[in-house]
Amino acid sequence: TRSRAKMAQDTPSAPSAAQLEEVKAAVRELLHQPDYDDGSAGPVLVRLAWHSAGTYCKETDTGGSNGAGMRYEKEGGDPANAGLADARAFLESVKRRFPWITYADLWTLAAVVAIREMGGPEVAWHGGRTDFMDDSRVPPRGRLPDGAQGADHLRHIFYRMGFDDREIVALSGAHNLGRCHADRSGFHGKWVNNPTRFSNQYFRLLLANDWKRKKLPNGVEQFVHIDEDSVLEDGGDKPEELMMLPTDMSLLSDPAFRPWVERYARDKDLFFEHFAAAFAKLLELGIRRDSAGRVVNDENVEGGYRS
Ligand code: ZEM
Repeated sequence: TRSRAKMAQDTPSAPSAAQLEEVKAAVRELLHQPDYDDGSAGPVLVRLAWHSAGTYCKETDTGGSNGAGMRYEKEGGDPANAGLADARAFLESVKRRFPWITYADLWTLAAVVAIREMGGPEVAWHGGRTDFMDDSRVPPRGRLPDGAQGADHLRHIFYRMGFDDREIVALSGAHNLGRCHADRSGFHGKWVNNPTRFSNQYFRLLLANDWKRKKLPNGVEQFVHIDEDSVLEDGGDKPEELMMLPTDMSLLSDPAFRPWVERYARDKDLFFEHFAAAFAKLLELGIRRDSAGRVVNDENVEGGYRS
């Protein structure tokens, strides 16, 4: 085993605030993607961070954003992660410019930058994740939620990470962003009209609209509402159909979830505050820090920062 002195010598020091600002600026610059989805890489970057962290299990202390396991087939090839190669590809140019940042830090930081740029809250973020991964650390598949299910499933998945009912509803508000792609998840469409603007619109539409079950040509069932007030981007006059997943609908029907949907629909500031806290907690799952905030890794793990 290597001596502590040797370890300290090999371990790079933490990036300065100015270095981190450079990375954040580089992420901001790549968010605008006129040819991608709704014109922004933001939503898929948020999903990348969520899926990198959302494998955490507090019982076994496995999974989580540390290690950036999605770079490898075993985790990256999980059907639940379909489409996230796009998000990782967007960030490759940033990684090339700033090789000192780990993928695990970059993926989580990029989501925080994207949320803020899209008009969302400032989410607390701390660096120091490593890219160390071995087979024993790759979380098993099946740890991410399945949109076709209901409230029991959401509790099973999110309680495993250490979240409560209020946090489940707050985190679900991320579905204000982005869309479903039939070739990724089987579901199709977006939750709100402006899916690159972070707001509490998702909760307001959940409550206000008349959602109807619809079976897609691929056999997948989701809920839809025709938004008569919207105009298609291509200039057509056909009203656009918005969607909800069965799990989204369970937030309405579950007696413990619903009061939070109602509060977040009324109070955007409260939603922002609770979302920011829950998302920050998500990004820290499985990361151990010392009293100075430095990441503490197992002995055999390479990397991390010194002070
Ligand atoms: Zn999502 N999510 N998610 N989610 N999600 C999708 C898309 C996005 C669930 C789910 O099944 C799906 C959280 C929670 C849950 C985002 C963020 C967060 C899609 C569509 C599905 C099917 C994927 C596709 O086809 O591209 C379920 C069941 C969840 C349980 C509550 C949490 C928590 C999130 C972050 C805090 C985002 C931003 C997207 C949009 C991605 C994109 O590419 O536009």
